[in-house]
Amino acid sequence: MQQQSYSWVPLFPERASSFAWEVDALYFYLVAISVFFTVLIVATIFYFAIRYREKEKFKSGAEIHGSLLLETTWTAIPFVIAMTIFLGGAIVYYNQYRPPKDAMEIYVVGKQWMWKMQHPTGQREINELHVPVNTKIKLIMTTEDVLHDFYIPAFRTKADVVPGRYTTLWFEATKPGKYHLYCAEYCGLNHSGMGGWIYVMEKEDYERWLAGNVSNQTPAEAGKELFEAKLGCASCHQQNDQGRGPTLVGLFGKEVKLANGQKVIANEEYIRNSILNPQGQIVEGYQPIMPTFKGQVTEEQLVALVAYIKSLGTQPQSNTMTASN
Ligand code: HEC
Ligand SMILES: [Cu+2]
Repeated sequence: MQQQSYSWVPLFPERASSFAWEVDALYFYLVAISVFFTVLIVATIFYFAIRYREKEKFKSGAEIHGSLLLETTWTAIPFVIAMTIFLGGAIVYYNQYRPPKDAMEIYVVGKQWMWKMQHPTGQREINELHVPVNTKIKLIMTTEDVLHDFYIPAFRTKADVVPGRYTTLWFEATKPGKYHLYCAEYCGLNHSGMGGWIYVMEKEDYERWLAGNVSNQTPAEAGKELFEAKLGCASCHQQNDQGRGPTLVGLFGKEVKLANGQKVIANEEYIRNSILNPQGQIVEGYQPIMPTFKGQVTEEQLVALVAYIKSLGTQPQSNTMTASN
């Protein structure tokens, strides 16, 4: 099952995700264009150097005046080539950086020098991530210290993991196997050792793996405990709007009206900011009495709180994300 999968040319890692071929196609297209023009230009230089070499001392060449045909051609051809490169890049980017809504969500917290992952069912892993094949996976990532970058060459995807915010990355692995995971952002002394393995498993094997690993609490359960007991959020945020703070039921994905008239979508980032910097975005109709929890919660606890608030219900995002499907 977990065979080592290396490709025989070390330059080209295995192609193991649904969009790996798109990235490769674009790359080979760029290489082909570069090779074509390099050869053309070098060959022309040599040809002209020989063909128009000096045969007679002090002879000057015939004057050439403008040619509309020539100028149009050498404008149009590069334009078309540049546009195909732009379009190819835009399509690949669009596919890679718009996670599908039905993806399985895994939380990732980077730290000097390790990757901590948590499955929606609660299982935790360090520097290893087991995922089912042919399944859309979305990673919601942040870091406890400095900038890192989550990079899986075989999936042809990577994304910066930035302190103070969430970034996402998604993929659908297409081949069971064991693939390298790297940190692709220089992050200090042991940066080169900050990596691990992604294990892509058949769905039944993944289920078996999940069952065989202790799942402490799911992120949402851990968040509930923090919310109700440890951090006392529930003393202000209740199931209805009777509390001193707004109810958080059904908040995720909803449009929130702020006291300054702005409207924002309650996504992961917004919830995170509401906890760390409540004064930054005050909900309309409420007093700015929520204390900041900055310094009191770790990134993993924040992730748990976000997961809990998400589990309180979501609103359709159709009004804001019409272009995404
Ligand atoms: C002292 C009461 C109080 C406590 C404790 C409190 N909050 Fe709040 N919270 C508020 C108030 C009031 C608002 C609305 C005003 C604002 O945006 O700051 C709010 C806003 C929010 C929002 C934005 C809600 C929306 O509708 O957009 C979130 C999310 C939130 N709080 C989460 C939490 C979490 C998580 C905790 C615990 C870690 C917590 N709060 C603790 C009073 C509180
Ligand atoms: Cu790193």
